[in-house]
Amino acid sequence: TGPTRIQTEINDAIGTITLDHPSKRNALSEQMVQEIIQALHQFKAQGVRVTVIRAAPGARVWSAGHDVSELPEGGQDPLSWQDSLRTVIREVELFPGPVVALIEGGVWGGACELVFACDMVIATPEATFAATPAKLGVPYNVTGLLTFLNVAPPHIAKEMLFTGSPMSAARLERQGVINAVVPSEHITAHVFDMARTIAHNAPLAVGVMKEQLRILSSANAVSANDFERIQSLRRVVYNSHDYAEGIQAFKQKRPPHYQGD
Ligand code: KGJ
Repeated sequence: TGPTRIQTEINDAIGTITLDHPSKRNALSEQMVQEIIQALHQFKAQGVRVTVIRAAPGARVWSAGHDVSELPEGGQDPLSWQDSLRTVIREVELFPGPVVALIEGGVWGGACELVFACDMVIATPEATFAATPAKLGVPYNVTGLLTFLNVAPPHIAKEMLFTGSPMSAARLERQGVINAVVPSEHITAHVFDMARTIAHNAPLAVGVMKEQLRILSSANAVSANDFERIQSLRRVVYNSHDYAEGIQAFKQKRPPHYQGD
């Protein structure tokens, strides 16, 4: 049986992954993530030089982010090493060629990080990007925050993370966070032109630059002591009443009541 949450296609060494589970607004469930990872592995085996990740043309939601029904309700790190979001982001970062995000619609939470972890981002003028851990009470993890800091100026990263509000493609383009804003009728041609340019270049050189840039951009030294302090602070958050409240409120489709403990 083939994938059911995504569609894949390879043309001229360019692989396309189309997120296609509109009934759940392309939430990044374990199953969706496993299908994306399998597609990336298959692309690599078949010599794909550039991967494009998109939603179905005209989608109103690119992805609703982490599947909240799969987040633990408390007492457990929601974004541990094995978490599905963390796993798919590592696979995108380690894919041997550029991964380009083609964005139509709203990008939410973990999907916003996934998109920012892609090598280039092209969006339509209607696209919006929201970083939502503060809405749910989730203690975001260290590499996740680094994804934001590596693409956004600190004030923009902080505004996104502290407000959780959707930010427009136009504003993010002005800040250099995304590469271009292109109307929906031209975005596919724009992205595939860029992909073809890259695919005609020397793949080993491109892939090795990507790997070097990945290593350099995560070359922040954090001491063992500081890392353990961060983990203990995060543990306080995911053990809190507010974290359980945030997840339960989402599942019950009601606004959360946060008390700071
Ligand atoms: N997880 C699980 N199920 C979801 C999610 C999600 N993130 N988003 C939507 N769904 C489900 C809803 O529960 C509905 O299921 C269905 O998709 C359609 O959603 O009731 P069901 O039909 O069984 P809905 O809300 O009716 O669709 P729209 O009215 O079109 O609204 C689309 C929105 C994307 C605006 C809305 O669904 C929404 O606000 N979703 C949550 C977006 C969000 O806050 N995502 C961040 C999740 N958090 C993170 O990723 C992380 C890691 N974090 O730290 O915060």
